[in-house]
Amino acid sequence: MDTIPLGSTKPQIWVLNGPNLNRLGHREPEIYGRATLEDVEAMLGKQFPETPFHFFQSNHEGELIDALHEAQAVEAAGVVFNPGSFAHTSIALRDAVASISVPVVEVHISNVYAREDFRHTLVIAPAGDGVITGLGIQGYALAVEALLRRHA
Ligand code: DHK
Repeated sequence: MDTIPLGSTKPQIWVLNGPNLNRLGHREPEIYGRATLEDVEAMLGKQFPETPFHFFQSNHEGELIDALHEAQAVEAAGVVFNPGSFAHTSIALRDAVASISVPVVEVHISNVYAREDFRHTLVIAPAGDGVITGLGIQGYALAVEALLRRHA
């Protein structure tokens, strides 16, 4: 879903979601909750009615890399990025985040530090500007707020 109005000059916030987040609301609801990705996008639209959002989800690393580069190309005000499990493994996504000057806030719905050991390592996060983990889907809204304040 892409909700950027044509000709918009307002700062765009890009919300990128990685693998399996298209299953949000259905996958392991005891961990990720019952809200779907569409619910998250609708929530952000409601909480930030003045903000043009670009929403993108992919299960493919290369597509997420391309999206980060595109966020730079359009001079987005910020990127909210839930890389899913790539957060723990993808040096390519870390390099993509490091390659752009658009601020990136990484979001995890669950508290990765309260879960399996392999989730305690975040390889992309050091290249970004901040991490929110464990606050449920509100983490996305808090990340947007931080990016808008930073841009103001
Ligand atoms: C989402 C995933 O898909 C997991 O692989 C991460 C993250 C945690 C989340 O909490 O949003 O480990």
